[in-house]
Amino acid sequence: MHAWPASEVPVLPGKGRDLRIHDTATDGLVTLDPGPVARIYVCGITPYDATHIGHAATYNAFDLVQRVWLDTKRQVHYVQNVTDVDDPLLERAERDGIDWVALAEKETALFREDMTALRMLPPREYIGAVEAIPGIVPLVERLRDAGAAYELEGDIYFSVEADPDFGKVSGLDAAAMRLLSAERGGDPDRSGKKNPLDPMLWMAAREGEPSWDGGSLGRGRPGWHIECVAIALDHLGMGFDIQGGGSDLAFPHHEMGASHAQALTGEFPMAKAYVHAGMVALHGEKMSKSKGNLVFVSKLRRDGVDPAAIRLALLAHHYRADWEWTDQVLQDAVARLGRWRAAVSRPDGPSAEALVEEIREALVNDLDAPAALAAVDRWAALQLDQGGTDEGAPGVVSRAVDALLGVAL
Ligand code: 5CA
Ligand code: ZN
Repeated sequence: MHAWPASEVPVLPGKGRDLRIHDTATDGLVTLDPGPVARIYVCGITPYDATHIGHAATYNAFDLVQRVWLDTKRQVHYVQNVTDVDDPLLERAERDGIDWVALAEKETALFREDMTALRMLPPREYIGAVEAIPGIVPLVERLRDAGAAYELEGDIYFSVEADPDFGKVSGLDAAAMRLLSAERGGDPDRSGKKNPLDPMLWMAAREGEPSWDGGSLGRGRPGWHIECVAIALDHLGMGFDIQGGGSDLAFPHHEMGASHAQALTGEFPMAKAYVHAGMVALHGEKMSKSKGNLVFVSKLRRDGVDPAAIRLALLAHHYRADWEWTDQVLQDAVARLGRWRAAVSRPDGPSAEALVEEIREALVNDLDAPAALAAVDRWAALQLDQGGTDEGAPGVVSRAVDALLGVAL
C-alpha cells in the first residue's frame, strides 16, 4: 500500500540526545540506544470512522519519537499496518450496506489526507492485513507445527501457555486479562479452548465473509495480533526499538504479539520498549468508533481549522495522559498558534539558542511536549513584549518548531 507524502524536516544545528521513554513492559523509563537506523512499528487504524482526535493524538506521540531520533542524526525505519480486514470493519460495512473493500479504501484515503495535513511523517512501509496474508500463513503453520497453536472447529488458536514470558508486556493478572480479552476482540467464553485467553491466529472461512487461501490452514482470514507480528518481523526483524499504540493496545494486542514472536523465535521482547499513548475522551467517555462519540480531523479541517492548530491542541497534552477534547482545548491552540506566528513574523528577536535546547530537553524526557510548548510560549511572550536584536532568531524558532514538533509556523 502507498503511504502519504513526507513533509520536509529541517536539520537543526547541533545534535539532540537519546530518547528516554516509558516502557509499559518494565513500567519505567528506558533510555533507548538505537543503532544508526532506529526501528519503530506503530499499530495502524482499522479503517472505518477515521481519523478521530484520539487516533491523531496517538500518531502524534510516535511522530515526536521519530523527530527526536532524526534530531540525533539517525535514520528512522518506520512501519505501520492497516487492519483492512477484521470483524469490526466487516460489521460496519454490513450495517451501512456498503462493500467492505470500498469502506476500507475510503477511510484509509481519508486517514492519509489527515496525516498529511497534520504533518505526520509517513511510514517507510505501510502494509495492509490483506496484502500481508502470504506472510502470515507460514507463521501460523510454524506455530501449529511447533505445538504452540491448536485447531478448534477449523479455527486455529494460539496457546498462551506456549510462551513462558506471557503477561510480561501488560503485567496484568488473569482476571483483568479475561475482562479485557472479552472487551477487545477476544472470545474467552468460547468452549473448547485450552485457555480462555488464547487468541485466534486463523479464522476458518465463514459463510458470506471474505476468505483467502491459507495453504494447509484451509481458507480463512488472519487473526489480529499475528497480522502485526508478521508485518513487524518481515520489515523490522526481532528486537526493534519501539512498538507503539494507544494504551488500549497493551492488552491483549501487544501482549499477544510479543507471545507469538516469543513462540516463533524463542526471544522476548519483540520490541525493546512498548510505548502507549493515553486515551482521548469526549463528553467524559473514551472517544471510540463503537460508541460514536467522535471528533474528526477532517471535519475540523472542513470547518476551516488550521491543521497546525489541531496539532498544537494534541501537543498541549502529555502523550501518556488521558485527556478530554473540548472547544476550549481547540480555542487555546488557535490562540497559541496566532501568538507564535506573530512572534516569528519579525526578522529579529530574543536569542533562540537556549530555546532550541529546551525543546530538545523536554522531548527526550519521555516526550514532554507540554514543557516544549511552555518554553516556546516564554520566548514568544518576550518577543511580543520587548522584541530582541538577534538577527534570524525567529527563523531558528520556526525551524525548531517545525523539526521537533511538526508545526509549520
Ligand atoms: N488496527 C488496530 C491496531 S493494529 C487498531 O487498534 N485500530 S484503531 O483504529 O482502533 O486504533 C488505531 C490507534 O488509535 C490505536 O493505537 C489505538 O490505541 C488508538 N486510539 C483509538 N482510540 C483512541 C482514543 N480515544 N484516544 C487515543 N488513542 C486512540
Ligand atoms: Zn497492531
